[in-house]
Amino acid sequence: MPVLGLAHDRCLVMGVVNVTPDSFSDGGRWLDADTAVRHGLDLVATGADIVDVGGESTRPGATRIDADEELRRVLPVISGLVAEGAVVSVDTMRATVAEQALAAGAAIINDVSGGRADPAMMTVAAGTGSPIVLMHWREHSAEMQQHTRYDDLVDDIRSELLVQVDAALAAGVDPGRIILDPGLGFSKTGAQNWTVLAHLDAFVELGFPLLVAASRKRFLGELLAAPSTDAGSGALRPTDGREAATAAITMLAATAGAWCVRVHEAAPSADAVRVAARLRQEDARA
Ligand code: PMM
Repeated sequence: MPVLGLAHDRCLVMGVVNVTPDSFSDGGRWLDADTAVRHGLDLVATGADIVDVGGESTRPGATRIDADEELRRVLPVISGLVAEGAVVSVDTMRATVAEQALAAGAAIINDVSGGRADPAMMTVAAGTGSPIVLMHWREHSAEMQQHTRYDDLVDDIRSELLVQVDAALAAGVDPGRIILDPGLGFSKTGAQNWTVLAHLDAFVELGFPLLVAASRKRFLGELLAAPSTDAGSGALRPTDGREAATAAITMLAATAGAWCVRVHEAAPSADAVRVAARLRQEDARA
């Protein structure tokens, strides 16, 4: 079922605008609302179907900001982008922020906690009829990397996601408005992220649109690190050098049937989803 009436003949591209001082990739670059809006519009001009606006960093170890500060950061950016015709999602774990963002014109809630951080989130999604991204999540960023034990990684993530789906349904969220995300990097080690990526079909099989957000994450920096020397292990590849690998994962995700990829730079992924869609057409004919 199409979410938001957006095209479904290819994987969508969600461009990221983090209005934060401390996000790992673009922290501090779009803190001023006008700059953030301009950046969001650039993402649209270069191929983003959706612009994801977040005001709270979720990088490993990050501490939380309060709701007022989060609202102060995201609301003017959302209004500015919506006024220019962009489709906007709000990246928040707070029901009150989601509610006000939707009132300002946002069209999707992107909750990295999948409704676990603030149970009122499900009520907001149900009451407004907004599509909601439920990401696999175990703990807040300050502690999440102490929660990386799984019996069977893929099975455990799937069943934990389905618990989040059940909570959404119990609150009255329309199943056609639920999007799932395996949560790369959230309570997952680098190696576990690769296992998830190798099994995206197991998440697509759950029957909900799937969002995949690998863009520029640390596990790509580790993969592409400088060679180790006798003096120690090589330096991580810096975030802006992870773009080609991000586009490669976009290709992989789109081929596996993902609904959307969340990326910091739109153009390479916008091309990659078109390549994947064209190849899927051939597969369908064969
Ligand atoms: N990752 C980040 C932020 N928001 N949202 C979803 N749905 N999935 C993710 O994996 C995700 C997210 C952290 O990355 P960032 O600091 O680049 O925004």
